[in-house]
Amino acid sequence: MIKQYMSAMGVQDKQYHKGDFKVNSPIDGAIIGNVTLDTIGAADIKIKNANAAFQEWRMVPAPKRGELIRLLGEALREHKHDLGALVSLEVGKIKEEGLGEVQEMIDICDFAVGVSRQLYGLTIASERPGHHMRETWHPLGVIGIISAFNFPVAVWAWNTALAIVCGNPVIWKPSEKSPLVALACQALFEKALAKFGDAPAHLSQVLLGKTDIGNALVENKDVALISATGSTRMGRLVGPKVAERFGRSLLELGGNNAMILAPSADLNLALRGILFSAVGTAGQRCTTLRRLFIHESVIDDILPRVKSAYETVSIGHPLEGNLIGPLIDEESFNNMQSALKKARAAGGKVFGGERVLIDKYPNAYYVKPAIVEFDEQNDVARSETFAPILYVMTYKDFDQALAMQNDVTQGLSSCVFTNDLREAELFLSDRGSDCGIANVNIGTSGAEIGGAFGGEKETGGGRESGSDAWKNYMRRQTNTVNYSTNLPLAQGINFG
Ligand code: UN1
Repeated sequence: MIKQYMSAMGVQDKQYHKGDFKVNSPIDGAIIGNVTLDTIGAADIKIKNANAAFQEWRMVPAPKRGELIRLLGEALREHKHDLGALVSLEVGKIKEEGLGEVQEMIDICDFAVGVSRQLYGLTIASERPGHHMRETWHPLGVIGIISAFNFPVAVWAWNTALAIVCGNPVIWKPSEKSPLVALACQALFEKALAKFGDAPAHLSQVLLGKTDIGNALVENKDVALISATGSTRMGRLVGPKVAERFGRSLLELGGNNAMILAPSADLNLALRGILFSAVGTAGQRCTTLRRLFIHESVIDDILPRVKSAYETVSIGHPLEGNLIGPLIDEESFNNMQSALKKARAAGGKVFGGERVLIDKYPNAYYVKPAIVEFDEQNDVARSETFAPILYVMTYKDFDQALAMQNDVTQGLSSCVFTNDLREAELFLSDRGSDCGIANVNIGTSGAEIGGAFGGEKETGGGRESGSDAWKNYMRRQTNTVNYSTNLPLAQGINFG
């Protein structure tokens, strides 16, 4: 199956069969590829080559650069099913979500094509006669992308589509758990390049490897921006290293996303919102719903319904019509079990969470999604476990719920389900949710690409994809031009 998708997209057999690094499918543990990891030396050469590409690409007019991304979007449309299926096979996403992820790539390509004609700066009133000021945006340099297994292709596309239209080459270090989709994206990029014609070599490159290879990108002063998605632990290593060399970083780190479910909420909507956000992608989205604060007056109406939905949701092979696929690997399963153990020790009432389909898939990790009821928020609920565990707590008044929702170190996504305008607006106000994403009557996950994506506090502060995220990939310049015959000084200074 893999071969059919890979060759349709233009990846040759030898690219993923000759190496000595094994790639396992989380579906059944089978080896689906053997790739060759890059060496540090190879990484340095790739960075040099990218810099050579930068010298040329930055001079190509931005709308023309947009044409390359338009072609990438076309290639993605043509191969949506191939790439979506490959995402399912390599990281275990269900079919709909694999396809959704590729659609997210197509969407950002379309967005970036538009942006390529809108890299707007400002004109600024000068205080001096015969002068004008403006602010202009210029390409930044080589963009290093470090991505996680859970959105193994969309995050590359968010960065690549914008970086390329902004005049920069990219080098991508995908998760070592998902090298095959990276090879496929690179092949699709090359298809777009072939149609585009005259572009410098090495505009987009892939670096396969583990932390040492990520470090080669992070520590190299010729990489202008490191855009890194992953755990807060990873961000804590990457951020200071990039800062030390005065590079730029764009960090998308951990989340601990919450929903406040108010008494006036439409419970049918809320139920669907909870389900998609909490168990979608087997709880392995950075936007996954992890904490649920239910008003004490509605908990008995809603929680039994959530539990019965949890009981009936189908778990199994992601390409066979199920709603929950496998966890990525054994380590992830162990982390989930140890979080549940801590939850029990902290007095939590645990529902679900056990491993299933062991006989059918002895080398894969399928789990029932878990619900943990706590009397109050504690450190177990405050830490992120990248698995389907939903911590449920009750609240009495809205301010208390808001305080609990904000009382975590992470700040990615949040939502309220309410039909009370005051609560909704308060949630979105200056003293409301402290997250980068705050929604009303929509779950925490499944954001569109048009908005800026990212979060505050230990989530890292970065914003990717829509809105003005393109500015991450450019340097800003302030220009003052004197068209008079005098040289007046700012601030009215008279210098002799
Ligand atoms: C991620 O989990 O790293 O909002 C990204 C969402 C998706 C992106 C998630 N559009 O859930």
